[in-house]
Amino acid sequence: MIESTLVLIKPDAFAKHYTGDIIKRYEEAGLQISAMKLLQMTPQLAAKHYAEHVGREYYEGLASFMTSAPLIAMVLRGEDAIERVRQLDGVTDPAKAVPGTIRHDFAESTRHNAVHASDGPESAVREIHIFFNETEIYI
Ligand code: FUP
Repeated sequence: MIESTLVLIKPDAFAKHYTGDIIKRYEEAGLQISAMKLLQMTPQLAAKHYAEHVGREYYEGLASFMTSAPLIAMVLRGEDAIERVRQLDGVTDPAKAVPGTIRHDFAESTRHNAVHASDGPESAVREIHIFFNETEIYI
């Protein structure tokens, strides 16, 4: 099924100039960029995006990292995009990520883990509309 998913290139990876290398992985896998922008998250945006994590012991650290510097937000589209992007990204903790995945190759810790990707169809729709309005998405 053709799907769209939200990807963030987080402040750590953006600051280290990994953006081009990361986008190349997605494009080489056949995924299409349907929307993209550079922005710095506000605390309000972080709380909306990470609503299910608000209140957890790691949330303050997560929010302070995600709001600390600019990041890239994009919508990727393609066959089974949601699952395929998560496979390309690797698991949350880069120390456990398979070699060749984005997190293994570009991330340094569970917090500074280079990328975010939606984890299912409902979160994809919800997250895409936090960052983009309909006129900013090209399919
Ligand atoms: P993922 O789906 O791989 O992005 O991971 P989760 O939804 O489980 O977690 C969201 C973000 O919270 C992660 F990117 C990093 C952060 N996190 C921590 O900092 N510590 C934790 O113990 C769990 C998650």
